[in-house]
Amino acid sequence: MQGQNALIVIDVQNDFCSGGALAVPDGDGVIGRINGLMEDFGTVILTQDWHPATHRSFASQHPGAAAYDLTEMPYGPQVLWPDHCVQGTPGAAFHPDLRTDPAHLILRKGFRAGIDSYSAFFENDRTTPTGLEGYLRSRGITGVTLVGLAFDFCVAYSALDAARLGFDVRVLEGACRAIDLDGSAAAQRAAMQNAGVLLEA
Ligand code: VGL
Ligand code: ZN
Repeated sequence: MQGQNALIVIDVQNDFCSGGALAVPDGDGVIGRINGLMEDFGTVILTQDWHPATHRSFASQHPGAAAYDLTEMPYGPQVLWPDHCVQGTPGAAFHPDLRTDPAHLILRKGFRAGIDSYSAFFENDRTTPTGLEGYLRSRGITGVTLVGLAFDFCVAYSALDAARLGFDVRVLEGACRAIDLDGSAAAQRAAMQNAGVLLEA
């Protein structure tokens, strides 16, 4: 039997859209396409970046540091971000135009103060699981299609982990937007291609 395919919608939240604290250029531009895609999948999963106010990925928690600086965390290098997607704030809510009713699962990530979680599968130590792998496997899902924000961070990390775990992975680049920090969009596109991720428009 051929396995099922799930649509995973990454972090389409107010803070990543126009006017948000960590606005991705044209972030809102993905919403219409994503809403339409939901019809095509038997399983739709939304992820939500969900940080405590004192999250260590925030530049505000590192005296002297500026947003977009790189720092060392116990688990490796970490970009420092403007405060964003703080639990329970309007910035952490899904964009009001994103359809959420079709979602079977809303997965929150990044809720531990000491560790960031770009990927929907593992936190940034690359070993602490979110539980998404088990959810997918127990539902017979063998393929995932990824869309959302940001292409070069949470989408890419999720896609690379999914490929490493053996899922068939497709990223619809036209339904993503990138932050593009120091060439990160091109670098992550290459990494995904090398990992066997199918990149489509
Ligand atoms: C993201 C930076 C920080 C993302 C989340 O959703 O790509 N990027 N937190
Ligand atoms: Zn975040």
